[in-house]
Amino acid sequence: MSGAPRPTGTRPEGVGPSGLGAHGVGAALGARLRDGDLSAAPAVLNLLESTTAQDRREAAALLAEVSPAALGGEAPGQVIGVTGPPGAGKSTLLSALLRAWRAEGQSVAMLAVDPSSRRSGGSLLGDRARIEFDPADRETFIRSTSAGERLGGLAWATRAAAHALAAAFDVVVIETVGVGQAETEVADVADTVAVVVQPGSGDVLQFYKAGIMEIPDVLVVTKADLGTIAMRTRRDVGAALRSLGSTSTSVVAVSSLAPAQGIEELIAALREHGAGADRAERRLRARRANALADYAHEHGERGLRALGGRLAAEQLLRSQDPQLDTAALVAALVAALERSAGER
Ligand SMILES: Nc1nc2c(ncn2[C@@H]2O[C@H](COP(=O)(O)OP(=O)(O)OP(=O)(O)O)[C@@H](O)[C@H]2O)c(=O)[nH]1
Ligand SMILES: [Mg+2]
Repeated sequence: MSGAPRPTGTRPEGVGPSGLGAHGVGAALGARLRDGDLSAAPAVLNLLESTTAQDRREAAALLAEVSPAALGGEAPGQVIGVTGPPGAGKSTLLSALLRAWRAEGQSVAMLAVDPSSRRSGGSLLGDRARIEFDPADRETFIRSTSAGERLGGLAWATRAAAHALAAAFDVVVIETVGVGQAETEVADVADTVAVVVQPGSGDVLQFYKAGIMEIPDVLVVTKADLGTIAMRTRRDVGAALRSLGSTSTSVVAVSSLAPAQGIEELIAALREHGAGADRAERRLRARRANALADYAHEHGERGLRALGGRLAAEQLLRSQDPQLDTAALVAALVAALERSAGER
């Protein structure tokens, strides 16, 4: 190392692919996930959510164990982001999807991002359904995680957990509330983004038309049991997407209440998108974007300037081994920062 004073920041020393926790609890948990041990999931989440310096080191060791380098390729599970306005029917839909996936024998982890820390009043939360699941089912893991404190970002723990769990679970779902920003956030983590709207929410289309929002991979119109209005919304959404030149988005109408409708079609659309060839490319882009965001969060504009600016930092990330995980990429940026401090 350069011997330069350690740059200020909250990331503890020693975090990296060969972090101090290499033989500790973090590495052991990572190895269990790598071996497909689903029962490791609760302890994995507990560790990733902890903010003590010691646990952060262990978390880095855990993540290194499930990095593409350690797995010999990308994690096999499909990470699906499900986002949409409050009350659109996301949680009820996820209950129905969970039943269908489990009937197929797929193991499923769901991370529901609890928006309460971002909302006041609570009135919007009045009509919320929880994701229904069988607590005795060992191949289902459900966890509420808190909303990110980083402005415009999912919590670090949620992103890290999604990546880690994809090493062991067939399907990993992240549920977030919102439209627009929420979708962009989840796109940095998920292989497949599904936006959920309820009948009559044509307003969502304005976001696409204005180019504010990226067009999702799958668009779901819920509450199809409401009949005509749901079918009309499905038709309008489909027409609007086509008029914007999108041919790749599947539009699916579902009812999540018994008797459920459209769930099989939705599962097929999600699976078809997940089987697309660009998953590795998308994950690599996401790791780099997340590394840059984490670095900028901890070291600020000054930290970016010390690397020669954002573009130079991006270049540096692109020059790294594509199999490194996010923490290792952050470590590479920090090492460059230390070198630059040493030169001054
Ligand atoms: N008729 C009908 N109602 C539904 C359907 N799906 C959900 N609902 C109802 O819509 C309301 C909101 O459903 P949730 O699943 O909690 O919606 P959500 O998008 O998860 O809401 P938040 O988590 O608060 O953002 C509840 O009262 C559900 O019972 C459906 O397919 N048909
Ligand atoms: Mg919900």
